[in-house]
Amino acid sequence: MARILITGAAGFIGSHTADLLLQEGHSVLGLDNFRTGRRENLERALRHPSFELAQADVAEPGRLGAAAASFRPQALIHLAALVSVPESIAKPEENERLNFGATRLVAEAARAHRIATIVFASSAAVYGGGAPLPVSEQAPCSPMSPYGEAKLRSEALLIEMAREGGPLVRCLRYFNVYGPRQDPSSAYSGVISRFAAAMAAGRPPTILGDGEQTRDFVYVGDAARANLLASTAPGRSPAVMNICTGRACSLNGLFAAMADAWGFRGAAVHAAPRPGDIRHSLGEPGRARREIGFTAVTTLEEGLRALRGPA
Ligand code: UD2
Repeated sequence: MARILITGAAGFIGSHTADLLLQEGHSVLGLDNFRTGRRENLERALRHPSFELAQADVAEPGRLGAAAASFRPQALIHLAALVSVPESIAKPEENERLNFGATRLVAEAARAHRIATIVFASSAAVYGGGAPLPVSEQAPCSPMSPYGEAKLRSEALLIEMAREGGPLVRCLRYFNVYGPRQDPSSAYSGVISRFAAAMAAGRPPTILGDGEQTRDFVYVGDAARANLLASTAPGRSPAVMNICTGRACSLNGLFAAMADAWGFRGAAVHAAPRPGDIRHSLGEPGRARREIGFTAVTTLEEGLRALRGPA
């Protein structure tokens, strides 16, 4: 069993990852500055004897190093980030500090404290919109936002460190992750969380554009398992890998599936497409299977049912 440090542990993906690692018998130290993370997300983890939580901003020099010095983790899963693409456009300095500066501090802490494995939360945003589908990791990257750009530079920094004899590095390019605890409150929250909140309140969800755009939706339980495998599976070479299902769903298809699951009888409202929206996003999942034995097993129907909760 391993000691694993999670940055951004109180966030949506971080809290599910903490729950799974604890369930599998690992010891977890979670760090979070609670900028967007929420203590309620860790309700279950906080009851577990092998979980510790510390309030700390990992982008502040010294904080991560101090935590690593006392906890001595074998693996570090770096999920703390500014997660909104539009927010990265509105606040480029904050994006740089939280999405690139923090990664540099992760790399320094990994070297100084001899952490064996670093898992980095990257994103499909590194590809931009032009790659042929399904997009594989060899596709050229041309990110269209400061967010995607900082994620790509972070990958490069960590992989260079690994090649210089540093820790094993695995960069996970998440596609559209959804599930319980995703915060629906911002206009830029994930579409499934927004549709779910609208339907639960009896309001029609808004489809931006004609609804024929497609996404590769990954259930958060699968994303958490990808983090577990990436932080514990043996290996030597650094790798970037897509965390996706390899299946595309249109927004119109998503609306129909959710209306069915939520028992929502109304129609959706249509509004203008979001500027800069990618038309189609679909990942090729083979490399994560080969590298760490990961396959997304939750179908969209199952994931939506888990999100809706007991009928
Ligand atoms: C996702 C990630 C983002 C980045 C990007 C990479 C989320 C929340 N965001 O952005 O971090 O990795 O992928 O490509 O996972 N939409 C509606 N109605 C709404 C909200 C959204 O129709 O109320 C549409 C939106 O215009 C888009 C689709 O739903 O076509 C998905 O939007 P999103 O914000 O959930 O995620 P995306 O793919 O822009």
